[in-house]
Amino acid sequence: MIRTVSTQAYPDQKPGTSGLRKKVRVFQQPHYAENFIQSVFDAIEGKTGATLVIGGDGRFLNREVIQVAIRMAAANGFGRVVVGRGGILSTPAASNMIRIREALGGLVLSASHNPGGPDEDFGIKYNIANGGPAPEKVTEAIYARTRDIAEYRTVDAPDIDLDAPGEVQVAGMAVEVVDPVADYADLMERLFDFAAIAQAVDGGFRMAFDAMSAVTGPYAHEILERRLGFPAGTVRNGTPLPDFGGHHPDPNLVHAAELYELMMGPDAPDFGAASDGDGDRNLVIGRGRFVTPSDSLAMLAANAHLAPGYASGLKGIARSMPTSAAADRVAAELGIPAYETPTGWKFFGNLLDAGMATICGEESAGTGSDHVREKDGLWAVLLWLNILAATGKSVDQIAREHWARFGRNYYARHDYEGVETERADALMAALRASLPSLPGRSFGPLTVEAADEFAYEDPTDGSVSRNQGSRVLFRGGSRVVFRLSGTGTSGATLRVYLERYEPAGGDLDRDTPDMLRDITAAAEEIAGIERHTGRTAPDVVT
Ligand code: VG1
Ligand code: CO
Repeated sequence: MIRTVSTQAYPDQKPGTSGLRKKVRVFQQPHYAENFIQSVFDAIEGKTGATLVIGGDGRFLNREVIQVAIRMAAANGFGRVVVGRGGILSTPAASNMIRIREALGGLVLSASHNPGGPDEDFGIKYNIANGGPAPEKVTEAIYARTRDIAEYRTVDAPDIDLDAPGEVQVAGMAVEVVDPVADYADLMERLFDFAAIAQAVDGGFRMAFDAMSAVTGPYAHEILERRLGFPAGTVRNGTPLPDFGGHHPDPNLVHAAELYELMMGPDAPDFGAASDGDGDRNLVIGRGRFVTPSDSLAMLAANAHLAPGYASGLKGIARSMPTSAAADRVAAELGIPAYETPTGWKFFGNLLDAGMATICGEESAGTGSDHVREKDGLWAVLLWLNILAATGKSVDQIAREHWARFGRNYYARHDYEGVETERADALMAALRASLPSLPGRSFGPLTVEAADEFAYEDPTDGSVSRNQGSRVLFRGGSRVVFRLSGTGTSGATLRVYLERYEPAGGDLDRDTPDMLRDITAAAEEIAGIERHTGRTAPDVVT
């Protein structure tokens, strides 16, 4: 019954920041998805009789790859597959499902915030038993296997009905089609004070949630409208579409511009939020007040004790290196450790497992906690709602009070997309070579204090990750960070992260571009962005 199929290795299946992401057309090459899935299965132990969770963000190719993966799981000895109805599981819900079903791991099918459709992007990520993205040693083993794979295993079995809840058999393996929302919504209800939020809603508190035609629609309808009582229509673009309606499901000020306009306009509700393709990111905007993701992390950490799930306090706060240092100041005040990790959620898993950190975040609109092992968009939205309900304050008030207490880290990220790979590599190489000569040099009013290539030693297992971004630190706590994206599917994306610290009592409510002008000019001078890329301005500013 098990069939072994010969195949040829593809050279380009190296997982990036968050799994393997390629154009749909690349995935449609013969055996392309099969090769990668078999390489995952070959790289992991303990499959016999084990449970595997499968789900995705509903994008183009989601259902087809799920059927392929189910047959291959059966041929590779798994005892059970748990799959979300309709092939749907948001990334945090998949993480939760892996944990509560004590699965060996899970396949999360998504290219997150990248657009979907026949000419757009698809992705496959493997998550381990703790529910989190596979750490580097596992992704390296998967990649090594993709380089020499010669065959994969599958069974001859028809597609299962992904829309019919219940259990069926595929070549002797149980396949369970489960409600993708219920367990996740129950978890949220345990962490947050739903009664207090519902009471605020009764009292007229209103919000707008933009699901961007991506996976959070069903979750937001259930949690916000059904369980918390927000009026119908609170959730916008709430039906997951295979092409996300032709949009980038990326919750930032460029791609969620409509929500931003609403929140800055005269008819703004109290609170606005959006999530991304796979539901792990969040955008938070108060009436008339945008909160940067780095600030949101700091503000959530400072107020988390107001939510029942965090009432006993936090053990530590972790942030990715390019994320602003705002959260570090909160950690210092709370007297708990602050950790700085490379970009990507896989680096938080060990800290969370070891009980060293409770809340984690990234500047790219990712925030989460030890409740799962992924960043979690709706979780962040609900923690904000809990804090607003508990304090009766507005987002603007929370933000101003936070800055008055801790100072403000003005922050922006400039993305240069679709740069020729050789040019981007040349820029980074020249920059790296220049780092040792930078300390002591001045750029306008800024003087470099230190410059290095970020490396991380995991405090739990001693593993070291090098070349995680070039940072230039200026006197006074400002800095610029440069790195290349590891999630794109064509050319290179240069990310330039700009940060300026303004202490309490200083200029706390100014325009971010103004405050970052000197650092932006210094970044150009240091890296020669125009000289290397021919670009005079970034494509996206977040
Ligand atoms: C980007 C973000 C990073 C995030 C990653 C996955 O990676 O910068 O912070 O963890 O996407 O997020 P990169 O390598 O392109 O900078 V998601 O929502 O795509 O799973
Ligand atoms: Co995502």
